[in-house]
Amino acid sequence: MRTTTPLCLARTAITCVAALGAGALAGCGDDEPASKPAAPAASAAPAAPASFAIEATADGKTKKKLTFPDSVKAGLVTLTLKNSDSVPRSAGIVRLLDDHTVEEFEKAVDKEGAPIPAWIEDGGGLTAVKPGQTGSVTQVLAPGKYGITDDETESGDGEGKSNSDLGARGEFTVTGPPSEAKLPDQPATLTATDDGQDEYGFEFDGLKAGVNQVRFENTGKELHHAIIFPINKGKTIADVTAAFASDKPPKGPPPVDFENGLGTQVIDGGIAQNLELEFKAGKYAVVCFIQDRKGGKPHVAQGMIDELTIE
Ligand SMILES: [Cu+2]
Repeated sequence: MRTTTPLCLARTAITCVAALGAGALAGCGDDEPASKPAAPAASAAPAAPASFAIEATADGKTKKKLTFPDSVKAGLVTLTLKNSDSVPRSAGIVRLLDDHTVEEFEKAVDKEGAPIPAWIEDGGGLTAVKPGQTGSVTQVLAPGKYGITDDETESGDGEGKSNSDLGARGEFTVTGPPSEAKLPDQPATLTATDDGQDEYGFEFDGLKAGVNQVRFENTGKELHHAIIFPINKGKTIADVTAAFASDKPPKGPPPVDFENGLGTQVIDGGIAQNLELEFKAGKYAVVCFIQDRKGGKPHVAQGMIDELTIE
């Protein structure tokens, strides 16, 4: 979903956001024979994550690429994104059921507020990484076909062609069998919640100034991400809520600092990922711009916005 949110969110916000979808976690594994042969003998130490290295490159301003392996084994995987471009680059991932393609995915999520098809699942991956830097996230990947996309735009505001439109997208396979691996606990948590009806929110624990090792989890039924903006001096969370709820372009200075926003990719209910988030002390607004799977307003318009104070 390219977004037209009045406040023009930082790229991270909306773009990557868009997408994921839905529902049918149930489908997975139902018909699998329960037995799996060569499981490694039980061992006390958790297995080290497999690595999945992605590199973002560019050929001029109009040809963008993501390079990554064709496949990785199901289980705990650390995805790294090395940004060899001169602009911020991202790598969101999504599991595609029924052999749908990454192009179909992009098309499905391009329209703001549209329903999110049930063949779009799981999600995750990386939000924008600065030029010359490498970011990483760790998550448990289920077997299947995945799409990978870079939804950053040159302008940074979600308008215009994305890097994905310019070629930075592709597909890879996570090979079976399903893994029993668990995502390791982290010192800090950020949780997106919903009750499947009309209650949405965030919970945070242990986040502090500096670099945080964070477990981001979606315990709800809908798709969520967490986009985090510093609240500007003299503004309150009420100002931010009002601005995001309005359909009109804002008057005067924005209540949040879009330039210094940070956040996560979109993940499905029941999915989690470990990532690093770096904060300065201060007040932040934590927001979700994703809509329900049935379509409709972004969750922020239904109250999915919370104030986070970092000390
Ligand atoms: Cu949400």
